[in-house]
Amino acid sequence: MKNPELSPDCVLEPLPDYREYPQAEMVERARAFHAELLRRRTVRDFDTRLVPREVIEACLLAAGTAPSGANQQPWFFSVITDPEHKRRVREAAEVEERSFYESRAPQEWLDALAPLGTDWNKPFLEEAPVLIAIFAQKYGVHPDGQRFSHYYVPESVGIASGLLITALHHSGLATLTHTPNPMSFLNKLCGRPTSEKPVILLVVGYPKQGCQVPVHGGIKKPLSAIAQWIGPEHG
Ligand code: IYR
Repeated sequence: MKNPELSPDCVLEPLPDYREYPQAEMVERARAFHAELLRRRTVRDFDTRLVPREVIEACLLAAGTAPSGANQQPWFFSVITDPEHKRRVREAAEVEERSFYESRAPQEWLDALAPLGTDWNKPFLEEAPVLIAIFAQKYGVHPDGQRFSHYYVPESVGIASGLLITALHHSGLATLTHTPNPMSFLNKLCGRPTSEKPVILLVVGYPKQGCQVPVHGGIKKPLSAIAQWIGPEHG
């Protein structure tokens, strides 16, 4: 029954397609999903082979199912496959990264990155077949140009980005979450308005044959370090 105090703007429908699983199956599904995500590693060496556009489109639609503040879906994805655009992205990113690694980054930050072996050189920006620039829409813009507020934008875009990375991994593609700093050059390169802030440049493709990854990235904190239990086991 609808609460009579709800706004007339709130139209309800029966929860569609919910599935409850028997407990043993629930445990099995949760563990199998953890195992599948454990196989995900951030990759920095990509094969130049092209990936099917339908896969990327389905993964973007999966990302777009993310919960968001007031369901405003304040994200936009620019998919870059054109070699000339990729070259320009690499050029602009390397200018920023070079100054980051050679002068701007404090020693403490460089020390934290050392186990990952990153540097200012970003050949993967040209080698990988797909770059996805993820933009956060700081505010909405009506067709007449009038602005309206968006809520919980970083949280919403962060959740959608997580779903995108998960969907791509599930499809058999590797990703690198690249964060050139600053990355406002992406607005110009992708023709996006100033109402949008680029937050992640996701590099997507197949891992290069013989690809190696830093051991450091595969070490995940144990449950006891990332969670606590308040209350009985079966709450
Ligand atoms: N943006 C730089 C530096 C960098 C920063 C962090 I925190 C990382 O986890 C990895 C890299 C770069 O992309 O190289």
